[in-house]
Amino acid sequence: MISDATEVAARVDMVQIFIFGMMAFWFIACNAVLVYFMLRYRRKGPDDKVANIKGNHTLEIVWTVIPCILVLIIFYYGVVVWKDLRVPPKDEPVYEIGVTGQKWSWSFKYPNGATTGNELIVPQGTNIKLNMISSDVIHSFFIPEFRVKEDVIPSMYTYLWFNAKHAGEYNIFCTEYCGKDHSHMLGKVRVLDADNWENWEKTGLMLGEERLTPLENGEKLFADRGCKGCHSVDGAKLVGPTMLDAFGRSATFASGEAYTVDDNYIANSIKYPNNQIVAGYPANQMPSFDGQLSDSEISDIITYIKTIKSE
Ligand code: HEC
Ligand SMILES: [Cu+2]
Repeated sequence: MISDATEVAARVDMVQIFIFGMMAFWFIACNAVLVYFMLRYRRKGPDDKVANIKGNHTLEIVWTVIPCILVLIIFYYGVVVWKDLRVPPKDEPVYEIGVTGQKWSWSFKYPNGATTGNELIVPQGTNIKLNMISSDVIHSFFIPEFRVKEDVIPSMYTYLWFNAKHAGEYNIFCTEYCGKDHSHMLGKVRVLDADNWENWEKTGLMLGEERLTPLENGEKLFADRGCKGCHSVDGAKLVGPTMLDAFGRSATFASGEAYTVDDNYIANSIKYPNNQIVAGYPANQMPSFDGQLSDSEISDIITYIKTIKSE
């Protein structure tokens, strides 16, 4: 019942259990006394005298002061743990990661320049601070097992911190309704032990993991960065044009100008999607991936798009 994922999560659960336990105790105690009095002091018949109570100062003071003290204890305990939850321990190093929320995926940027999509990779037993911003609408970043959640807002930075005790995988949810594919805006936190982390920081690979080919990497990025939510690979029209037979396709922009899909056009569409709008599709729908995907990652995506062909 008490989360073991981080120290703070356990403390949050303790507050919860304390409040619940106290409420359960008073609920049962009050109702037990109520039932007892109902039976014990029941009026037995028309001749039974009705007690005529005018008031009792001692009793009134007692039932005001005791609940007051209990509520103040809840308040104090809550504030102390809330502070632990919000403020990373001072005088200890903090590893800061940039988080961008956008329809409908998360991107992470690490101090060494690496980026990942929908998978937050962190070292075990380290204070991690996430500096978060949205590039479109309001999202909310939630890691249930760490008991941390914070809104991710356009044009304003918000933050979260945690220190994961164990290596493993944990869910990330978006918990602010952000449009059509909100329910698919899922991610994972991967907490790595020291060896794996060192290797990942240097090479971008897990221990024992093979380097992907450009095509495999492109396909993975296309899924992980949320392209798939807006661009089908089977010809279906989603929010954006399908990628089936996209490479080499001739079409027109909303401006009426004709164009052909080539490498440069795809790269530009990924970095600056609103420079040219495809006729029949909405402007300002596709988020910019400028700074979130490296040039080599964009090349891999292009390699993959070239292979999406009907027979
Ligand atoms: C929120 C939805 C959304 C996401 C996510 C998205 N796109 Fe788009 N994309 C669009 C829309 C809408 C258009 C058409 C309007 C325009 O030109 O901006 C478009 C246009 C494009 C085009 C031009 C297509 C053509 O036929 O001319 C390419 C290429 C493209 N996107 C690639 C990508 C890639 C690669 C990703 C992931 C890194 C991605 N998009 C993520 C919505 C999205
Ligand atoms: Cu969202």
